[in-house]
Amino acid sequence: MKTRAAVAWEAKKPLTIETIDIEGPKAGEVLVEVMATGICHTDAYTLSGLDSEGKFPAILGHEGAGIVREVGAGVTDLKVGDHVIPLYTPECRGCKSCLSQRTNLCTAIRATQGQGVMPDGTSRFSCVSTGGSPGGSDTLFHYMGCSTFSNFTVLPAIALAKIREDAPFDKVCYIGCGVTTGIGAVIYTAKVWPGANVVVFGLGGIGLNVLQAARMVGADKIIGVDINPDKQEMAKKFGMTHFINPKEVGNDHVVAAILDATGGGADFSFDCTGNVNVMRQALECCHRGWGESIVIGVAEAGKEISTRPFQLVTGRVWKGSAFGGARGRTDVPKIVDWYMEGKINIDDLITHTMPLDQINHGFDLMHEGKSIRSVVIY
Ligand code: NAD
Ligand code: AHE
Ligand code: ZN
Repeated sequence: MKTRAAVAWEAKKPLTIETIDIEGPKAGEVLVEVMATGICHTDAYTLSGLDSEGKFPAILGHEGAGIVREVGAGVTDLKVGDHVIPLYTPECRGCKSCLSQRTNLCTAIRATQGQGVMPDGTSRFSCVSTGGSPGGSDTLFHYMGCSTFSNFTVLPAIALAKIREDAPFDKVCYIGCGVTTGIGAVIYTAKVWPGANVVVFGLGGIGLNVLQAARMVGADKIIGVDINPDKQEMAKKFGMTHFINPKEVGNDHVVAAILDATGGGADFSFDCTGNVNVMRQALECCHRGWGESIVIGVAEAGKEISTRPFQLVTGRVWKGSAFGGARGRTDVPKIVDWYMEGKINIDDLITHTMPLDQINHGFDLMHEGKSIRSVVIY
């Protein structure tokens, strides 16, 4: 069938809206009509050409919500009409990682996902309309196994969380990445305790969700760090108690300012910037003996983190978190419930909505620091 999609033909170029061909679902797969999709910084990162797994031409987007329109052979857990959120971190419940109960990083389809194809090694997307592909190929790659910048997409059934039908697509799409990543990093990865001092570096679409989860679990001081002072107001609304602007206090004084404000260091810090120098600050502002720093931000290919080993010898812990440590099919429906019950605020974080043909404007707003989340409504 035909569908409309925003195609990334090559790195650093705006997306173009195309009518593309999409093949139906094969065994174990599901055709989903995407109703809404957020634009995450990771989409911009891949479009920048700095993602080591970035493949072009591709259909980006990984923060969606939609409706099942067709199921392939053997799919029993989902039926036509079900409301779903695509999962870039699937949950097969049968691989070594899922069975371990120690990680959310299901390995069932990770290899092909990184190659931009479905588990059988082929793509369901093609486009012959414009010939815009630099290689002349008409195959379009999938992205993070989701490709939510297409009105219709195909995913393996293990990569879909079934959600309640009264949840609004244009809000809960954000649970497909940013909300779950930020909230999950606090509750599943770090397990922040009531009374903890928390520091959040980067007050964007992820960091603000870290803030609201830190408040939710009863953190004491919640310090936000951002080079954009315009982020302060929203951050206060989401639980920030103190703000540090590295451009004001001086980048070299950020760690000292945090040690001072917390009486010795953070119990937990979170990097939500993807900047490796910030990641170092986030570790080094942690309390000697027990402070934990969680890396959420995604850094460009080739970047490395460093610190004096003494920082770890003296008890600080460096951890990472993908999709907030959430097990998609199990935890995402619960997070949708929390939203519907008014326990978490998503509405105020969606600062802009737009139709698909204005998707590049959504990227511009992100780069200009003017949006928190832009959501494309199909
Ligand atoms: P965003 O653009 O909305 O927010 C980033 C924020 O960081 C902005 O407010 C910006 O002003 C601030 N910032 C930039 N440089 C800074 C610096 N040097 N010091 C302090 N603040 C700085 O992006 P987002 O959507 O919130 O994503 C944040 C990061 O998280 C990205 O790297 C993204 O790729 C990553 N991410 C990771 C996961 C995961 O599962 N690990 C999931 C989603 C996003
Ligand atoms: N291809 C990238 C991987 C970047 C990355 O770490 N992605 C996160 C999700 S970001 C969502 O906005 C993730 O889930 N990582 C675990 C995984 O298996 O990819 C790169 O840098 O190579
Ligand atoms: Zn994302």
